[in-house]
Amino acid sequence: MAFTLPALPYAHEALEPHIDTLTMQIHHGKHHQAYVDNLNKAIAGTEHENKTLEELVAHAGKISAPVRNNGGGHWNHSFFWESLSPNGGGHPSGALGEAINQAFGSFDEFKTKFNAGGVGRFGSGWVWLVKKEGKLEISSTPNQDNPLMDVADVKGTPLLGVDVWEHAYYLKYQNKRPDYLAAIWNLIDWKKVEERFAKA
Ligand code: MN3
Repeated sequence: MAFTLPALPYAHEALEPHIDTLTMQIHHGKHHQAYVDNLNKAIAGTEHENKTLEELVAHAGKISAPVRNNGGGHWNHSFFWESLSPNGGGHPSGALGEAINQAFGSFDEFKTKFNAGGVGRFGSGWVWLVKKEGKLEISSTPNQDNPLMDVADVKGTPLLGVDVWEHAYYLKYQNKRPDYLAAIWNLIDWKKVEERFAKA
């Protein structure tokens, strides 16, 4: 029961000009594929072979580094692609919009804090909007860790995650991670994030 690369929910070029076609081709087709392949190799013939991705991720601190890193990589990227849309952008409405205003003051303040979380992540990692014990928090994780992991500083239900590895932006934005983070707001699929919030 090997894991497989999920298809992108849009074309590689659909997120232009904010994320360029070549970045999407390499990011999905090479990086994400490699996490899937290396995860399958790491669990083959082990007690982890028949576990779900969620089970593996939840016990990341107790399993081998290859399973933690590649399982996290597979989960995070699958979640990330679903968080973006060529018709994204704007701002959240309804209960999520209100919760963001309540937690962060305003949508603009939320974006500022989220971007600071992404810029502040030294090296490679992710920045997250998390629902934890009914409250919204921004957190960041190193490498391919995520808020579902037992090892996370802020454990909770991820609502939105943005990849801040250089491979996510370097071809178009080079060293300018803040420019990439500024552009990503044009792509966030708030309907999807609102769905996650409602279920969390
Ligand atoms: Mn990535």
